[in-house]
Amino acid sequence: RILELDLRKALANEEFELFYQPLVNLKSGKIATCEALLRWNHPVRGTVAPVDIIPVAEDMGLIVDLGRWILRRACMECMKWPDGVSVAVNFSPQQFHQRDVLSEIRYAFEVSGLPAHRLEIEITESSLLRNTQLTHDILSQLHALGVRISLDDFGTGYSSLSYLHNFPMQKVKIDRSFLEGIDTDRPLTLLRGVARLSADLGMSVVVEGIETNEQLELISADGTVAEGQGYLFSRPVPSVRIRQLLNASY
Ligand code: G
Ligand code: G
Ligand code: NA
Ligand code: MN
Repeated sequence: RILELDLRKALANEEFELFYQPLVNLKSGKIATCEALLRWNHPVRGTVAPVDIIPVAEDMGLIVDLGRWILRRACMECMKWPDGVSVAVNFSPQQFHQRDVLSEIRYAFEVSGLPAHRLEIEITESSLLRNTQLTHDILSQLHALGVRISLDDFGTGYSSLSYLHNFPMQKVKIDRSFLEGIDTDRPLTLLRGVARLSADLGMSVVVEGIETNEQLELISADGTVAEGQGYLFSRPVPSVRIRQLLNASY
């Protein structure tokens, strides 16, 4: 595939870029975290989205190198933000289960100077499916280091509720599909239930995909949801723009 060859060159040619999307604290209205989202400025194809990059990079075994670049870049970028703001980095299962994942992360802190408590690692349920004991150990060690683990896209895929209490994770991001239609015809019951359950298990709850003020009001009503993310607040934006948003927020 042409894309594969291009992808190998892209890392060397610095064609990748990170965009950032805010997660907003619903009580204070301030940006609490910014999620790093990969973009590829392809010389011919233009902007390539992560759905077209990550699976190919995984097949090629390039995801570890690419993931290392993403993590370091995101940590360095976060150092330019106000102290209270964290950065969230998506880890694919292969990256999460690489042999030296902890050294990888410690090294990113070393080269960037970022304190561990300002990093959130977003994993999906697919990272929890294999080797339960080992996965548990990695999560515990990351937690001990001060890193927060965030379970992304919760409610899609296998969505075992038991994951929420079997694994040490601090945050859950409820998938945006739960939000579809709640300001028109769908009852809030399911979203509220999942949010309440997650909060009762001691996790900080994020709702993704907030696009309207009606949705924001509905999910803010009972105080269970700590943070929101979605186009209503901001689309993913380049690093220069996220700094402007942060300066306006702080
Ligand atoms: O930004 P966008 O909506 O196109 O992202 C689509 C998907 O790609 C999301 O599920 C997101 O988690 C994933 N993704 C974006 N950036 C990264 C990244 O840096 N690493 C990994 N592993 N996945 C990413
Ligand atoms: O899987 P993950 O949650 O990391 O995916 C993040 C993706 O979701 C980003 O690519 C981003 O573009 C997209 N996204 C973020 N906010 C919204 C939103 O409010 N509506 C929709 N439709 N997509 C969103
Ligand atoms: Na994510
Ligand atoms: Mn998500």
